[in-house]
This record gives sequence, structure tokens and C-alpha cells, in this order.
Amino acid sequence: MAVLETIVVAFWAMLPAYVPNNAAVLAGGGRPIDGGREWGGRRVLGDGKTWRGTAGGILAGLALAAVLTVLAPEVSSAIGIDVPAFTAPAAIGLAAGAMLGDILASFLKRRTGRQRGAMFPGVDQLDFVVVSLPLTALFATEWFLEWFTWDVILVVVVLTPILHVTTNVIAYKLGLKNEPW
Ligand code: CTP
Ligand code: MG
Ligand code: K
Repeated sequence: MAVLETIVVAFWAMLPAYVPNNAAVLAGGGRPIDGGREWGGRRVLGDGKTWRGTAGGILAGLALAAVLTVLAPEVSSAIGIDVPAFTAPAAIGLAAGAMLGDILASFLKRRTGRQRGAMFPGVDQLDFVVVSLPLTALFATEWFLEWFTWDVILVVVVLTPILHVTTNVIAYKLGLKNEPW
């Protein structure tokens, strides 16, 4: 695969996993998932992981996957690069996996004594990749093997932190997020 083709496929295929984090920021609020409970003197997850944010994030990811699936044939022929349509299991693996990765990261942050909103370099940028890709491979094995070739995975690992940092700085500057990470 040519480099540009790999980048386009990686970005398109990951969009349903990218959007949930940003949508959760907009949808967040209300009851925290851990219900305020603590473990070892620290919150299990913290106030930054809410039911509303999680549901909003997953729904946004699924909705985007549906839109991209409708657009895929036309975009593919317009740009001359085959981009994937999403099967339902693939969309669920990507969107739910992204939110699950973010929740697991918060669990790790609390266990390592980090307060809500504290930076955790590396984990903050790749938590959703680390969970969404295996979950998608599990839920939609054939689809995953077709699209997530090794070169696409490599691009995802390099591209995701860059996109993550960029979108979070923008969200911070717009006053949507409390910290620029
Ligand atoms: N959010 C949410 N539910 C989620 C994820 C995010 O409600 N599952 C909302 C919260 O309002 C959260 C904001 O999005 O504060 C930013 O998300 P994130 O940076 O992941 O949370 P933090 O507040 O930084 O908390 P943590 O330290 O646990 O990551
Ligand atoms: Mg944060
Ligand atoms: K996070």
C-alpha cells in the first residue's frame, strides 16, 4: 500500500474510535460511573468518567460509523483509495473499545495516585487504541484483518498521539476541556 493510502485508510478506519473521546467531553456530566466509590482510599474511576459521557461517546462513534458507511463507496471512487464501510460489530468494537480504554486509563491513573485531569503521558494518547483495536479484532475478526494490516496499525500508533494532542489543545482553547491533554 502506498503511504498516502495507508494514512487515509488508518484515519478513516479509526474515526469511530477517535470521536467518542471528544463527544464524551461535550456529553459529560451527571452521575459518575463509580458512583463516588473509593478503592484503597482513592476513587475507583473519578468524576471524569460519567454514564452520560460514556453513552454519548459510544453513540457518537456509532453514528459516525453509520455515516461513513453510507459515504464509503462514493468517497472510495472519488479519491481512488478504498476506504472501509463499517459492519455493526466493527463499529461497536471501535466506539465502545475507545470508551473502555479511556475508563481503564482513569482506573490506572487513580491507582497510581493521579488526580482527575492529571496528565499521564503515553496512556492519555493511546489508551483508546490499545483497547479498541483488540476489541474490534475480537468482535469483527474478518473486517479487522482486511483493513488493519500491519502498516495501517503502525500509522495508527504514530498518527493517533498527534491527532489526540492537536484536538485536545483545540478543545482546551475553545473552553470545552479543562486541560490541554
Ligand atoms: N467524560 C465523561 N465520561 C467519560 C469520558 C469523559 O463524562 N467516559 C467527560 C468528563 O466531563 C471529563 C471530560 O469528558 O472531565 C474529559 O475527559 P477526560 O480527559 O478523559 O477526563 P478527565 O476529567 O481528565 O479525568 P481522568 O483524569 O480520569 O482522565
Ligand atoms: Mg483528561
Ligand atoms: K482520557
